Amino acid sequence: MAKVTSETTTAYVGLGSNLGDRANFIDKAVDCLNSTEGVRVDAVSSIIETRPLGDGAGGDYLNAVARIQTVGAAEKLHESMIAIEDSLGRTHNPKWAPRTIDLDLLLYGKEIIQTARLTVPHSEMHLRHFVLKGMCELDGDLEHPVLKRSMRELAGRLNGEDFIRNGQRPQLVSVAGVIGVGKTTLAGALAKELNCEMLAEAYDENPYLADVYAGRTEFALDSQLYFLDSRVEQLNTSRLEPGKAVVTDYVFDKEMIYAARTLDADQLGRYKKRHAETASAVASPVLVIHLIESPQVCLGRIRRRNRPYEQRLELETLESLADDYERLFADWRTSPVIRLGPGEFNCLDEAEVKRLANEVRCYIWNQQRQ
Ligand code: A4P
Ligand code: MG
Repeated sequence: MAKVTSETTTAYVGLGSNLGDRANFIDKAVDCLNSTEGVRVDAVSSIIETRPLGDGAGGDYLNAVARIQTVGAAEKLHESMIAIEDSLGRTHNPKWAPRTIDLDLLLYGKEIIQTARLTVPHSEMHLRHFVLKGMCELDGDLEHPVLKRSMRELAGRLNGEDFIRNGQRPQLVSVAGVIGVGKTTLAGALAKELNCEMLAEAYDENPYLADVYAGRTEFALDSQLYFLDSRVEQLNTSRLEPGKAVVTDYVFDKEMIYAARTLDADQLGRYKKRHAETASAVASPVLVIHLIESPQVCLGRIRRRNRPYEQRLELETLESLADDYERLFADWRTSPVIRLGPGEFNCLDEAEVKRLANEVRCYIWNQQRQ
């Protein structure tokens, strides 16, 4: 172990190997780190096996995270890491080629570094379960210096998945939640802050909705198909621009929630058929924001905004809708989900919206940190 003298910084290094004797390369890299001048490894997470990200080449990875104490600048540590990669036979071309060892500097104290050679915190760490799992084992309460959220909270957003940012996809951010929770207000404020388009659901253009709310079930299928068609058109991948941010005040998948609640078995069968024919053209979100308020608060807002057909809505309906949303996101693997719990967020507070927009930028393509 190398001697660590003056004041130390706690840093975290991600280790990955998908070539050769993978476990041995991880062990060797930890040993090399520990014998680097000015570096002491003080904890290593367990090693997990993971599929290569995206359609990355090669076999499965072994991944782990090491916590180190180090003196000197982050750049110096990064140089030592590259030297260790070289000594263990790492080749650098092409990008994401199978590698004996890959060392990523995840965090360096609380520092935020953005140079040509180094981005710290690592720009993708919050999108990778295999990184956050290791971070949580070592220090789950540690705050990400840019996102200002704990590792545990960031891990919870991924639901065990690894994500990559992909500029070929529309950067669709969908705000989800029950009626009256404030989706449209939040989506509008976010779009303004991100300087992008907001697509709002055209609830008042649905000619069947008032009848359905009034209990005329014979219009339920028409109403659901109307919504389905309008959303398929609005979110069509051929309409949305690759790489460009856009915010919606609904998540497409809620269609199935509402259909299951309002249609009888025969109607639902016909609805599902149309859904299956059309839904593949819909862009899936790169990020969902699940906004949650108590059903009482939502009902109060519904009463105040006084849309005539909504006034029959009852508390129990909002409660069971909230449960449906919880179930939807408990199994969600499409994108990270930022969950804003009751009382945690005020979309009329500009500072809170700015803070959330900064978080959103970390999850979408080509948006600079601010
Ligand atoms: N660079 C900038 N910031 C950093 C940083 N914080 N740490 C620069 C390390 N390097 C940083 O790195 C490419 C460039 O990033 C360098 O010029 C460096 O100065 P690299 O290690 O030479 O190349 P790379 O690893 O192929 O690219 P990159 O972008 O670092 O990719 P990642 O993030 O390392 O991802 N799938 C699974 N399951 N597990 C993995 O560990 N890893 C990768 C590579 C792909 N798929 C994976 C895994
Ligand atoms: Mg790397």
